Amino acid sequence: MERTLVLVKPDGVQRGLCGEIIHRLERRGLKLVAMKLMQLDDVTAREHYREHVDRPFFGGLVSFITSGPLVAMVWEADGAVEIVRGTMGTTDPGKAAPGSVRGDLAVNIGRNVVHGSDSVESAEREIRLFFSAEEILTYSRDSDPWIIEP
Ligand code: DAT
Ligand code: MG
Repeated sequence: MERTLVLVKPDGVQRGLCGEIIHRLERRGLKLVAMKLMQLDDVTAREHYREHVDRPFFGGLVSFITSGPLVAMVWEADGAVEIVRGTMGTTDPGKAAPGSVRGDLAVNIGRNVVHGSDSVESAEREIRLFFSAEEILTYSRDSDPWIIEP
């Protein structure tokens, strides 16, 4: 089953939006298989955002993502990466569709509340960075036949 990494970034934690974001992903039907509250160190943050190392916003992004606790999660579904990207909305909240997390809960690109992996390859890399294999659980959900046609 496809997996993706979701972060409620430090702005989301400070604003009390963890429950709201988890609630939206649960209601969508994705399955939560790992979750923890943690504060990123500089090295992990730079590794997580390594594709952006040459961008002018990189320093600000790293200091923001390390500035306080975040909630890291792994969510599972067929097509989880695309489904979460859609539920999150586009990177710039000013352009994000109403109904998406960023379109409903944010106004600024540097405080866009949530992270979701952008491809299956990124998801695999990012999940390995945040979680050990033992922290990702396998379990059955009684609601599955009501969410996914068997
Ligand atoms: P996303 O988080 O939608 O995958 P991204 O990977 O392009 O977006 O960028 C990572 C984060 O960096 C993004 O969530 C917010 C920040 N960021 C991106 N572009 C930015 C910009 N032009 N100015 C300031 N911050 C930016
Ligand atoms: Mg990205």
